Amino acid sequence: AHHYENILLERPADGVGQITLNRPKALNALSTPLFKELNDALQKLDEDPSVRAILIAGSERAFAAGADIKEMKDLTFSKAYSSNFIQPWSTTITNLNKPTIAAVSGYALGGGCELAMMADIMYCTADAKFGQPEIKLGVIPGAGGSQRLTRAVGKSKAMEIILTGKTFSGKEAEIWGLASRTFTGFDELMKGATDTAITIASYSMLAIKAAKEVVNQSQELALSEGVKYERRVFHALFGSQDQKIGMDAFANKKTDIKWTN
Ligand code: CO8
Repeated sequence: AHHYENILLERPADGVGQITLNRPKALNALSTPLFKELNDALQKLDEDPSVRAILIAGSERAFAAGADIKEMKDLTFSKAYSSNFIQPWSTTITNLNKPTIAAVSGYALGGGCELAMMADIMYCTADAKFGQPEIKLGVIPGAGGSQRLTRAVGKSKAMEIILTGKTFSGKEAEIWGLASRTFTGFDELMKGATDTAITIASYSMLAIKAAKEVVNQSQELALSEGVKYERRVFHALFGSQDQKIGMDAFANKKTDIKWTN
């Protein structure tokens, strides 16, 4: 067992690893110690063969109310620049091979919203409070918010959200395509996220990782390049045992599939 002070590491179901942000007194504000622990736990779950899908959750009141403002307030340009401030926070999570699901309830502001957007799938409660309020602090989003939000909801909405600093609801996040599903309450959210993780965990990890990789490439590549990339990875899967197992099971009407990966 690992000793963490700012997060909890749990196993809500077979094959599912869950990280819960746990700084309740600061509404899960994302401090350097919290991010170090989060990255350490994410890396361990990604490497653990008994884990096939990763949940990232907060509390009912707050997923995360942003980067820790008290920690940031005395930061200087030269310190921020020379330490490449924030860059190490997002490299681990966005480079995992296994799928991640963010379960958002309550506040997901600033870095909290950005962290949720780094996950592969985002679920939230209908009344979750999202926003990029950095403008009110005299700064701008710094962990990919201006890029990921704009790709997800389009330029006009992203501009409005970032320039006004106003919050938007989980329901809106779902309608705009930022979140894929909303739930009425925290327990329903966690059950829904766990059920989806269990479904994902039931498939070939090789195929799951390949699927995640090609969808992520769609955010980086032009369409014709992305389609070609997908086709090459698709071809590669015919070199896997799991392709034989999966298609043989269909052809022979087998229901109990044992994947090799
Ligand atoms: N940083 C530090 N402490 C915080 C933060 C935060 N972001 N948010 C809340 N807290 C603390 C409060 O200071 C308070 O502590 P204390 O009890 O010691 O005074 C405690 O949490 C509870 O908060 P409130 O009393 O304010 O609770 P309310 O219910 O009245 O208000 C709000 C809740 C509306 C969420 C309010 O706390 C708030 O506005 N928080 C700040 C939101 C914000 O501006 N977030 C953006 C931060 S900037 C940022 O994220 C830059 C992104 C950089 C990249 C990050 C990498 C992933």
